[in-house]
Amino acid sequence: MANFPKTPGFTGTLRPVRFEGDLRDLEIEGEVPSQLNGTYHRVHPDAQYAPLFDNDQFFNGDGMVGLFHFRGGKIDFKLRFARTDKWKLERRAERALFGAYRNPLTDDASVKGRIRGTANTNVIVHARQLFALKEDSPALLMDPLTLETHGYTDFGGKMQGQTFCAHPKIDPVTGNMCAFGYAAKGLLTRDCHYMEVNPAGELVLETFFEAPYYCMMHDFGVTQDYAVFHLVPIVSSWERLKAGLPHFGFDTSMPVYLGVLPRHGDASAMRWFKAPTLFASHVMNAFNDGTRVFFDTPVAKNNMFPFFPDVRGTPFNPIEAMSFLTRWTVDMASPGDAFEKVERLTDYFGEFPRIDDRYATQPHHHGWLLVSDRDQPFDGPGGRASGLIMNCIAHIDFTTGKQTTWWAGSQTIVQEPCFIPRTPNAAEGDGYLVAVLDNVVTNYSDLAIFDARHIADGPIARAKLPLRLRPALHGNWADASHLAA
Ligand code: V55
Ligand code: FE
Repeated sequence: MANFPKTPGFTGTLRPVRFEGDLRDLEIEGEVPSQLNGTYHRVHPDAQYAPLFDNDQFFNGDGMVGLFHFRGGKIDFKLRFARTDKWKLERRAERALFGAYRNPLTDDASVKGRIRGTANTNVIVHARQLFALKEDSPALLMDPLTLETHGYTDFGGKMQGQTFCAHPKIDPVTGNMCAFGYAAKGLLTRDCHYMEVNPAGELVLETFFEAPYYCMMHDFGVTQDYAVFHLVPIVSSWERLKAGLPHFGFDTSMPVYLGVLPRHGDASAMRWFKAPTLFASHVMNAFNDGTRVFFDTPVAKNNMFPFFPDVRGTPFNPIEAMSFLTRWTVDMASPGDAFEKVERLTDYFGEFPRIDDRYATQPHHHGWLLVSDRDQPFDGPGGRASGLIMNCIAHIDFTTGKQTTWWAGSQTIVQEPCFIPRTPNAAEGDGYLVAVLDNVVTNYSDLAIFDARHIADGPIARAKLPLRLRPALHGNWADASHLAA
């Protein structure tokens, strides 16, 4: 019997879904642009079995992949668990065997040494494979259209590191997938590796470097010439794991570092710039002009993860947890280790930044992000993982400075958006933005489609699901030309 904890983490808006299925030809309100031919994949954490611990946290759920397949104005939908090694072992045992988030000391003895990954953080097509990703493990490969799981890859024995991040970038110039891994030589190690996977799916580069301290390295930036790593003191230790504390805690006494690694050079040329403590997780984009490196990320004064509490017990501060898109500039030619410039780009309280990914690694002129507008009413129940209610989508035109938002209404939470070009060669930002909208009162989710440069007008179409999805992390669009052989 699936006895989930009667806690906020598993009830209300976080009630498990666990449903796998297929729907041909979703009900559509409005009109889906008929030239869109491709896939939008997104993933949410969803425990297959009741967790071993009642206080199990959102990031520990098994990856449930959702696929919206667009063809000639119609959309087919599919939901499948990523069949990780963990998922298969637990399915065989018909119960949870893996314990707390990133703490193997809490696992059933029968799974000691097995890959703990959940593939629950991001899904992205590269080399005609769907990469289903969790930053503590190698990449899991799935079929982009059937969502059948192929299994973990070490790129034919080439990858020496043990982990593959959940936020790879595709360099539109080379077509390479640029990725990294932290804890690359084992749990809690300071070892990291930077990798590039070419359009044929071959690992063509792997460079190791050591981070100044172990921490959650959730995202990074890639420019044409550099890979850029922000270290924020979301830290851990064997002491924490032995004490049964959450894997991560926030340590305000530690500095922030920005590590800049020449992409095609060796790790000895890497530089670490330093700044006082703050919090930053996702990266909108990065680019460089000669030795000057620009890195755009939502920045908060303090911890944004209440479930990874302050290591000294300082209470979570929701005001200091508000993040604002910020540009950091560092210069590889500068003599010191200080940031050259820190500049706030918007006063929206937002996270989950996206761009037109055809401009990844290069200067971008359009950006979108989720915004939490606290002045708007909310009629839904509580129970969000982060405590945050993302109720708006914002568009920023960085050329004109114009910023616009769309509010989803008092019953709806917005999942991370994704940009789709109108046609493969359309101008930057000319296209559509898709986002899953969860109505937490009626308990249905829609995939909403916006004109990306006119989001304030609201969706031009909604594909309607007969269920509500769980809150998700990340997803990506792939044009049909990237799917078929
Ligand atoms: C995040 C999400 C994770 C994770 C680490 O911010 C960081 C995101 C869904 O899992 O393991
Ligand atoms: Fe993320």
